[in-house]
Amino acid sequence: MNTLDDTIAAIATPVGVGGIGIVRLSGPSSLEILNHFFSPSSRINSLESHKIYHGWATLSGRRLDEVLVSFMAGPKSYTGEDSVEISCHGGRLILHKILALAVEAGAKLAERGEFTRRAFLNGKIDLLKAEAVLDLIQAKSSAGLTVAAAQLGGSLSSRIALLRTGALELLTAIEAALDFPEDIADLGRGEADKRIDSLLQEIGALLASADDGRVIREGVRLAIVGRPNVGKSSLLNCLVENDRAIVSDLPGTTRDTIEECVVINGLAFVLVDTAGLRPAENKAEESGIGRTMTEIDRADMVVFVVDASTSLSTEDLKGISMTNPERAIIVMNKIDLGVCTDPGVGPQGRPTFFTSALSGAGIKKLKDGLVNFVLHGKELGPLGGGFINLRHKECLIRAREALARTQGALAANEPMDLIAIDLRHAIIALGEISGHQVSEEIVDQIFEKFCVGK
Ligand SMILES: Nc1nc2c(ncn2[C@@H]2O[C@H](COP(=O)(O)OP(=O)(O)OP(=O)(O)O)[C@@H](O)[C@H]2O)c(=O)[nH]1
Ligand SMILES: [Mg+2]
Repeated sequence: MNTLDDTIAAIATPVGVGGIGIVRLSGPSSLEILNHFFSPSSRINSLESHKIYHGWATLSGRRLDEVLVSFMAGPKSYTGEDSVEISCHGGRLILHKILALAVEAGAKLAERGEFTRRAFLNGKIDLLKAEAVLDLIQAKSSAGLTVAAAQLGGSLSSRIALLRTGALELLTAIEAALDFPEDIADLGRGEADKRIDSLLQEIGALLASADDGRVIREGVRLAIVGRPNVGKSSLLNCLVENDRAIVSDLPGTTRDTIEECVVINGLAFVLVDTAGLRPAENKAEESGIGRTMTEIDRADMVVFVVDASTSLSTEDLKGISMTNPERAIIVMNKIDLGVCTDPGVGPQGRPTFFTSALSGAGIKKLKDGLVNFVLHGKELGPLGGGFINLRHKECLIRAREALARTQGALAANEPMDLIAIDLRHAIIALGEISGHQVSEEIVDQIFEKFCVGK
């Protein structure tokens, strides 16, 4: 494990051939290490911060590659430390040779996410922003990017900071009342209760966004379900614009679930094609149908496909009733063969779309409908409000519980010092989200997900 006294080095660009490649250094000896192997093309005494210099990376006086070098003196750098970036030609071998030169001159190889970890340890960013960096790199859709960029800009940090400050101010007031009991009237129990109410309200709003956040980051898991032969696999192929799933006129073609990722109107979806629902005739079918049932439960959203050209069967209706009305829509497929059901009202009052996976009719409308359904009609633009992830959710739930206990203690007229204990727990939980008070283990878990060089 490197310490902050070490100067770390890594290749920051993807390994492989590219236009340019970047080796980066961070730590107190960055400049000294660079001077071991960089010979600038014009005579200079020393490198000035935030300027770019042209020259050569050399090994025992021999030129290895023509490079551009920049030096960022701390704290005005990504990590908050003295940092150097060496842009060379993007060959695998040349990048490794330059990295080896840096190591030879005293640099330590950086661990996963160590540059960003240093930015966190040096107070350049909080944990929420560090996590946003990862989300930004891994974004699968423009919605994911929008959310990550807003979080990196501090949208979530400021909401969490406001919550924590609110709880801290309350604690200070309670502690003052403890020290100077005669001033207890300064903060009535009713006032404390009111302040906790508003904290709880904001926590509730953040928690309500947890599912949306996950869906936007990771993609909406959408299961395509229905009786055999209604065109589920054809519909998946239509949505991904690719012949991914096998289609045939034999019912029972799809035996196992198939997953395919697609971005629709800027939102990522994981489409899951499933085995048709029907009484199983053998073991293979039985397990296929079992998996379909699991998918219905697991998916964020279910598209229940029926054949529009025939009247709805009791099996269709039974299948539809198995799905959660808040998470399922109905697609009447094969409209090119005629529509047998009243197009005005969907079965059981569910949102209904009419398509032909064969001609492509209605697919655009279905795509818009899917996105609308997930975003509840909201636009992608204002998604910047901040969406929490699973780690934040767990901390917020703990904070909420501690605040509820605080309120309970207030109502029960417990002594102020007992009330303060619960409130402190809430503050600790909130501090974990931003990284004000966080264990090394959690920090390790977060940065483990990064790549080397970030
Ligand atoms: N006319 C017409 N035929 C369609 C349409 N969609 C699918 N089909 C045909 O219906 C048959 C079944 O399509 P699949 O996509 O394999 O149906 P499935 O629901 O996946 O069937 P299983 O996997 O067996 O449950 C194929 O012959 C398709 O070409 C449509 O919109 N119109
Ligand atoms: Mg199929």
